[in-house]
Amino acid sequence: APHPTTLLPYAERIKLHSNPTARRILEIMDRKKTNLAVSVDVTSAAEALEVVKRVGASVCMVKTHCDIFEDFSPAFTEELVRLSKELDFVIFEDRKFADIGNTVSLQYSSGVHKIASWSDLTNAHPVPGPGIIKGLATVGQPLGRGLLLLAEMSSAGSLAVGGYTEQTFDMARKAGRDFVIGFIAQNRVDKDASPEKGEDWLIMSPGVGLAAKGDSLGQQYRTPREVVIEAGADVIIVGRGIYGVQGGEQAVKDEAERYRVEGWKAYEERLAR
Ligand code: 5FU
Repeated sequence: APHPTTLLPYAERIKLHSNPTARRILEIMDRKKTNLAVSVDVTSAAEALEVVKRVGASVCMVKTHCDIFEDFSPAFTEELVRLSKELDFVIFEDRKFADIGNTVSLQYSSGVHKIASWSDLTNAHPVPGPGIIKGLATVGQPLGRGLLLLAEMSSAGSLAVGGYTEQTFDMARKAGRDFVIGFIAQNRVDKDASPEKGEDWLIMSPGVGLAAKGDSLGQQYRTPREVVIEAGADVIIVGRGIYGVQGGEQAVKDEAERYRVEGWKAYEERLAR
């Protein structure tokens, strides 16, 4: 039987969340009819902003890796935040924190990147234990930020499987949903969560592509239909499939719109089961 959460429209899930970022994501998804997140993994700030302008209207979220940019600066994040308001999307810095609570709180708030000051959403590996959530929450929760735990990965041979994945869900549950709002995962890892009891988690899946099956470094792709209907994920995350498409700026814009339509059709189909 399908997971009960996958039978609920995004709009009906807003009220099940207290975290402002979770609510905003679901509101945007409903308003813009999109479950698409674009990962902008390019090396210059100007190029990234160009991609964001092309895809912004089609997405609920823009995902970054801020340590990829050669010319990272506060001016870049200021412009990204401005675009996130103008074009109505959430910013997700895919930082994958993985250290003790004290260290991650400093990595999140400080350094060159000051991630918490501009990124609505970030993520963490559960491998250090629940202190990582506590550390990040001291910084992010007062700002209304959200956190995803990495319960599974899209890459071949990932060790985040089975008991690790189950314990990740247990860790999130114990932390509560004031700050942790969901998971990076390939499946509906929130197994027995019941929306009828008010429990709702956001599942976001990378490793999505319509053209390729994978790359030479272990990445594995599934189609939006496989991810949204079969696996029951809420958000599809696409990188090279969109920003890497041949044919220039208009092609990038068109490709984002193509993935938005695919993802939304799959969502409508899953609701109709
Ligand atoms: F947590 C994960 C994961 O399990 N797989 C991923 O691919 C994150 N990612 C990120 O999604 C990865 O770091 C890239 O930024 C993006 C996928 O990019 P692609 O170009 O669509 O393969």
